[in-house]
Amino acid sequence: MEFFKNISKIKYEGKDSTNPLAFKFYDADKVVAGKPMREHLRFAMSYWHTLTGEGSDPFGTGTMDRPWNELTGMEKSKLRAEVGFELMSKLGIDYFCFHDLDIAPEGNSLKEKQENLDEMVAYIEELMKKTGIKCLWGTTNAFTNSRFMHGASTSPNADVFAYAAAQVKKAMEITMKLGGENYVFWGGREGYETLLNTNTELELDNLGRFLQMAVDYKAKIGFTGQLLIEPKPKEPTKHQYDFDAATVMGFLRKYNLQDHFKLNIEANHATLAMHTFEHELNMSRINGMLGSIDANQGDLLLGWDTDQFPTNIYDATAAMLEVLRNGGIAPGGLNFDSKVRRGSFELEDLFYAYIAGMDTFARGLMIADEMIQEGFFDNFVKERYASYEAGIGKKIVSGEVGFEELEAYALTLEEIKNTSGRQEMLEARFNQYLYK
Ligand code: XLS
Ligand code: NI
Ligand code: NI
Repeated sequence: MEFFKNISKIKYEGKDSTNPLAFKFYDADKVVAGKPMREHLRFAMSYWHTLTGEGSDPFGTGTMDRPWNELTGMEKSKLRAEVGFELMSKLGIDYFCFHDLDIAPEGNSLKEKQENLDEMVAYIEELMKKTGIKCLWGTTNAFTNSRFMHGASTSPNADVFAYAAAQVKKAMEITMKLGGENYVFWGGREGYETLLNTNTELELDNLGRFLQMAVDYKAKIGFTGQLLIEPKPKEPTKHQYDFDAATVMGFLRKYNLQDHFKLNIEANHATLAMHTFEHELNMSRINGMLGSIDANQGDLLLGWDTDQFPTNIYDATAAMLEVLRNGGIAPGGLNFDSKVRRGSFELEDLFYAYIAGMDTFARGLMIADEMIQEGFFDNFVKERYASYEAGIGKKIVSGEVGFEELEAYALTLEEIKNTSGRQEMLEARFNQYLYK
């Protein structure tokens, strides 16, 4: 059955096209920086925002007009899957990402949940075979059900810890079954509200134990996907433990987990942590920890995760500079952890949203590639640090000198000359690339 009857496969028509149902920049097979755009970008659909989100907010119930609205149970899950795969096929999206709870109903017991999952996994496998669409990553939802009110692996209740472990075990198994290339841990409710009722030391140790168990189980079943942690500073808890990239890397090192995980950086989480998206990508990259991206956009006037489709080309360019400098993002990709606005309730709005997001990152990729090719910024930065390539700077970098040698050297200095950082000149140059 076809659901988007009036929409055929979205084609690339170029930047002057006025057809809202065409790509202006995303030309999947066009080669940029040595490989096709689709291989650089590895776009993925977020199952939750696209298929299970209903558009509710704290002031009102769902608004989304969806063909499964009247259905329940497995029937609903199957229809969602059908629609999702048609959407991805027509958009030319090669991957999807999912939580266990997105694809199958929870049921009345853990056992029933697992059975529902098995049935849906078989169903989705068929759709994957038919369309050639692959799984970028899977994860578990250990935050919606009220049993997780105090967290999952950081809950004060050991039974909840055990239940969460059972969920992750199963989610990892089905991700492997679906050929998932990564498995994500997003903190959910792993955090706290007040120190008056919280043993942060035990909670963090337990989080470390939980992740070690995941590493062990991964080895046991022979899952070869990359494990990822997705930082977020707040929401739903006031203090989320996985605050930002730097915090997560420190945590991983403390629990000796650094070789088993990389980071899944989300644009909107970066800005909630008062960082830019590119800052978080950069911190991950220079530590060899850049794993994947949740490509969305926040509203800087609002203090919560709005998960909007990305339309800001400036930010996308800055992000793609990091991705290119990382030598690519695979086996990760760009998952649109983004949802259409509550008022964009019609099915076809999903197409406009994904086209906008995909074009934004395609354009960002092209501009970033041009910047790297031309080398203007790279040369500027190289020049700025030239003092470390010879003389005393070279000795500092190679570890040949300590405080005593440096003091002796400093005493010989008559004058210290600095050069301008030229920020405004560089920002103007950045704009020139965008205007081309
Ligand atoms: C929520 C997170 C979530 C993860 C997957 O803020 O972004 O959507 O990406 O659990
Ligand atoms: Ni996310
Ligand atoms: Ni988010």
